[in-house]
Amino acid sequence: MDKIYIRDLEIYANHGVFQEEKTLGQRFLISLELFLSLREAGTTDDIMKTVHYGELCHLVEEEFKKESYDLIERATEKVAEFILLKYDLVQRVKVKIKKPWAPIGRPLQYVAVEVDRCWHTSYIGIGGNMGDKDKNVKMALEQISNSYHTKITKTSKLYETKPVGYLEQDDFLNCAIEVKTLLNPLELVRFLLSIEKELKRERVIRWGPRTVDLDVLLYDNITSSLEEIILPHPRMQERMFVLEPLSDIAPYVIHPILNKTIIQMKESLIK
Ligand code: PH2
Ligand code: MG
Ligand code: MG
Repeated sequence: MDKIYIRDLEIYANHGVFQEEKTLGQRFLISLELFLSLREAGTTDDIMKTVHYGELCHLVEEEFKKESYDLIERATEKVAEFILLKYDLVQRVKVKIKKPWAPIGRPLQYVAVEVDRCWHTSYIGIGGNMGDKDKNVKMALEQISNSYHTKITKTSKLYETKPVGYLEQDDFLNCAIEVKTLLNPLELVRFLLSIEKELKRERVIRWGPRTVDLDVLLYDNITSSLEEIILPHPRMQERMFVLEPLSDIAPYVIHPILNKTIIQMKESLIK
C-alpha cells in the first residue's frame, strides 16, 4: 500500500504522569505513516484525492494539545483515532510519539510508543423474536450507527425465520450487516453485548427467546478461540438464518477456515 510519511513533527504539550509535566509541558516528536492509495492523486494531480499534509499537521497539533493525558500511550491512541475518523481516504495509520525530555533522572535519547491502527471489516448477524421485533432490530442498528467507532456499510434484507434449536418459541426476524470498525474483536463483542443489554435481553434459555441477539460472524480474516469470542462464529455454516441474509451483502466473502464463499456454504446447506 502507498504511504505518506511525516517525521518528527515537533509539538510542545502537557502530557505526563508527574505534575511538573502537566504544568511545565515538554517537547514531543510525532511521526506518522498514513496508508492510502496515492494512485488517483498521482494520475490527476488533484489535492482532493489525497491528504493535505500541511493541514493534517496543524489539526494533529490542535488535537494533541486539546487535552492533557497521563500516558503517551493514550495521547498516541487519540492521534491515531483522530486521523482515521477525520480522513476517509486513510485506511490505516502508524503513529509514533517520542518524548525526548522524559523526566527519569537519567540521560536518554527518547522514550517512544508506536501504535498501528486501521479500519476493520466485520459481519454481524442480528436476530430477535420477542416484543416488537422490527423495532428492536431497528434500534440495535441505530445504536451501532450512533457510535463514533463503528459504521454500518451494508445491510441485508429482513427475514422471517422459523426458530432453530429450541423450537417452542416465536418466529425470528433475522438480518446481517457489514460494519467498518475501529474496535478490536473483544471490544466489538462487548460493545454489542452492551446494546443487547440496553434492549433488555435476558439470557434465560440457551437458544431461547431474545429481544435482540448480535453475533460477530466474521472479523477481517481473523480466527480466534478465546472463550469470549470464537471467530468465525462456530455455527454460522449450519444456519440458514445467518447465511441467507449474509449472502445478500457478502456473497463472495470467504470463510477463513472452511475456505468457502458464503454462497457455497449456503448451497451446501441446502443439499
Ligand atoms: N438464534 C439462535 C437460535 N435459533 N433461530 C432463528 N430462526 N433465528 C435466530 O436468530 C436464532 C435461532 C441463537 O442465537
Ligand atoms: Mg446467536
Ligand atoms: Mg449471541
